[in-house]
Amino acid sequence: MAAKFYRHICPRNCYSTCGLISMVEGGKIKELAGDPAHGYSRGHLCRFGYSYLDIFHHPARVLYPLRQEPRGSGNWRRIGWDEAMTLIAGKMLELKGRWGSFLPVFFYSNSGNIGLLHQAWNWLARSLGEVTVASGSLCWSAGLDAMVYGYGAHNHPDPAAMARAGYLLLWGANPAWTAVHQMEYIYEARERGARLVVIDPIFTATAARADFYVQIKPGSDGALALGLAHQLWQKGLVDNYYLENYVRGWPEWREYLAGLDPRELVAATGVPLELMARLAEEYAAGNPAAIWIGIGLQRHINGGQNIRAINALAAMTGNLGREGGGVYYASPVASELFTTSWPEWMRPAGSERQIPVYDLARGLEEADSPPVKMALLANANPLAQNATTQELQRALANLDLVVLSGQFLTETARAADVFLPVTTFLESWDVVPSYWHRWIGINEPAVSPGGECRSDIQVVSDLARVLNQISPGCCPFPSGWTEEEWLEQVFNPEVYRLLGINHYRDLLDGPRELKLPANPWAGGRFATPSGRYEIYSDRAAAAGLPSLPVYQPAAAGTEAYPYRLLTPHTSVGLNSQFYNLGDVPEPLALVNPRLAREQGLRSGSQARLYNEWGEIIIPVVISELVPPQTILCHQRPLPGGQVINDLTPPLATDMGTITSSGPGLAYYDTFVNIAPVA
Ligand SMILES: Nc1nc2c(c(=O)[nH]1)N[C@H]1C(S)=C(S)[C@@H](COP(=O)(O)OP(=O)(O)OC[C@H]3O[C@@H](n4cnc5c(=O)[nH]c(N)nc54)[C@H](O)[C@@H]3O)O[C@H]1N2
Ligand SMILES: Nc1nc2c(c(=O)[nH]1)N[C@H]1C(S)=C(S)[C@@H](COP(=O)(O)OP(=O)(O)OC[C@H]3O[C@@H](n4cnc5c(=O)[nH]c(N)nc54)[C@H](O)[C@@H]3O)O[C@H]1N2
Ligand SMILES: [Mo]
Repeated sequence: MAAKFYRHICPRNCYSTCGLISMVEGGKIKELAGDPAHGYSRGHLCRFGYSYLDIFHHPARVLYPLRQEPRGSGNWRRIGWDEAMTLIAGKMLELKGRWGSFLPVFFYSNSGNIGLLHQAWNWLARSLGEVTVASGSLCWSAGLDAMVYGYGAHNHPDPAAMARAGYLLLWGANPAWTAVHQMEYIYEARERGARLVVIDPIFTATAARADFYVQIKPGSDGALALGLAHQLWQKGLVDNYYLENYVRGWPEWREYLAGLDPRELVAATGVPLELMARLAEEYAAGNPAAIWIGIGLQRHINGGQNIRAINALAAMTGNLGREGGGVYYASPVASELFTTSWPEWMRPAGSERQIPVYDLARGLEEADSPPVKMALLANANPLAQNATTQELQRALANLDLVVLSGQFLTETARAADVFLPVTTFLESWDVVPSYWHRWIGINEPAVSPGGECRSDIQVVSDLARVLNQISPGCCPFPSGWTEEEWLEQVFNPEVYRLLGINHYRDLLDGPRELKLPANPWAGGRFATPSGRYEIYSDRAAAAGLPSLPVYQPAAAGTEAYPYRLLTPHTSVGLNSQFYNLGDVPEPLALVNPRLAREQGLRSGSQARLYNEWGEIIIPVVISELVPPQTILCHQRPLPGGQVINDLTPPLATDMGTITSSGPGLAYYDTFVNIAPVA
């Protein structure tokens, strides 16, 4: 039988959003490879991309709807879709009957799959109007807002242009682990002579590949940026023409810089003055100079403000609009090209009740008149990924019904009554815009769904059907559309024009690039109220923030919990996914030799990490890769079902309200104590 080939796009929450091709013979996927027609990922995959067939065929993958009785017992039994849907719809309508609206129903769909058709749960919530949802994002809120204050929009240059940077500062980003495809563009820049500098509290895999590494105290990046800005101003290394014509707030900023005491910035950052001077000089000379601000950098109570200060450096040196230069962060600009044309019922209704994502536990518990009684969880593993997981577990346990959809029985499945099995990208249609690059491809199903799996959009459509069956007219969500009809709905003429195609089916011939300017800020035009890059922002002031990116101190520990716990992303999993593949190294806590001496810790021995929210037991390794006073333990599953976010307090980032309707979570401002386990 002749082999058939199908195109896919990886839907994981990741920078690269790669193209894949599957080869199918006799109704079975025989091989999966990178799609060479994808202009960003260029035919290469990462370890997860190459392992998808193992996920697809994984023995633990759930293929039928399940019910757990009692909740938390692990006693799951197979049920039919009809039974599951009747149970869920029946409960939703019972709650509506009792409380007068769907407000007791909490909808939470996160980033387990970022394809547009996986927004299905959000669309259902929006179409119902009065429901409870989460505000803010676990991921990137503060940084997005910070970008908006400066540029007027959260846009950034084409990451492929990074290959043409003359000087490259990777500031709080670890692409050697979290964005492996971008490393190819970085290597290209280096081959052309670019100098690569990494600023991170941890000596990361990316730092190991750099020309120069700067170790910084966590949360003090704003202070370092101020130190560099002070040097640029003092040494006359600024681009006066650019500042006068394209930047708002230079006189105020200059005045603020003049009043700074560099010694205080040295103390705050741990970066010596000579090093600040050298960095400022190199940055000003790098033509063009690019800064990549990692998403990790903003998971702090002052993360947004720190990003505003870093952005000011690019404005001061005229790098913003230069080809290959400027500031890279991440941007929902590609997905927004789709969403702007969506009808009202696919967008937030304004009548929903919001509880903050950084403190779901309290939000669920304190919601009142009416209380929250039921949760529909999709694309999410909150009992591993959100803050105060112990509290959250208790809050979920108080609900009448908890429904989780996914592919595996995760940490969160313990708290669920019903599990709905969903397809993988190899079994359903989708389109997955990237938050990093501009390539768009269509995902087509290669095989029919395994077991009784359904895609999220099919599950939601069916739930709408059953809701209307029980209570005619209660749910405006369309229930009869196929996945392909949904694709018709999410695409629009502007997206087609920018892709140079007539229909989404044209993408079956290969992914296309959105024809957007390589650098959105070329020509010095910005989307701010003044039309200039705004170091001084009235909009920030109106939101109760400083109008300038002035110094905001980093979070500090207490006597009881003196050590900062950093929990960044790893190379061996993607958030909570892929740990079921085997061959995953043991989790470890890395501590600096000084801290180990202080606390009597030996490499290889077990230690107890604890604070007011929880405790975990984990082996420690003494390592110079981490600074004193800091413990490094990557976000990932721990032995015995322990969860690192048991230790994470519900701390908000400083920004997020404009772009994400609420702040993010300051994961990296977690403080703990540590002791050897006797
Ligand atoms: N300590 C600490 N915690 C963190 C972070 C950190 O740096 N440190 N980072 C945070 C960040 S940046 C993020 S983005 C969040 C991510 O938080 P989440 O989005 O909650 O976590 P994921 O592990 O990406 O995916 C959640 C679940 O989606 C399921 N899933 C996969 N595909 C599908 C699908 O097609 N349909 C459905 N219904 N489910 C599917 C998977 O089985 C998985 O269990 O974690 C945050 N948590
Ligand atoms: N392999 C893999 N790839 C992924 C993910 C994954 O889990 N695994 N997750 C995806 C997702 S959801 C996201 S959001 C991105 C995240 O991608 P990144 O932003 O690269 O990842 P993080 O690990 O959150 O943080 C990057 C670095 O910031 C550093 N950092 C922490 N605090 C500070 C600080 O105060 N100052 C400075 N200068 N540095 C600091 C950390 O030490 C870390 O090395 O990656 C995506 N790609
Ligand atoms: Mo993220």
